[in-house]
Amino acid sequence: MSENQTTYTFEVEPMTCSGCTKAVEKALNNLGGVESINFDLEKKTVAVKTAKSPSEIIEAIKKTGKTAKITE
Ligand SMILES: [Cu+2]
Repeated sequence: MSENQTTYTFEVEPMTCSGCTKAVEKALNNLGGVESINFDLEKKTVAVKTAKSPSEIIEAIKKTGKTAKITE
């Protein structure tokens, strides 16, 4: 664990089923540097604890064909 890690929450679209979460999870694991990933299918969000920047996470999610934007 690193003290440089921050948890960011992203709205992801589409985010409707376990196939969606698996695709995003795989993309983030391929990116690396991700400590934890927590999905909320009702809110269509994913909380990512990482040392990466939010834009790096958004780019990785976009590679799955989804859109992502950071929430407060
Ligand atoms: Cu899906």
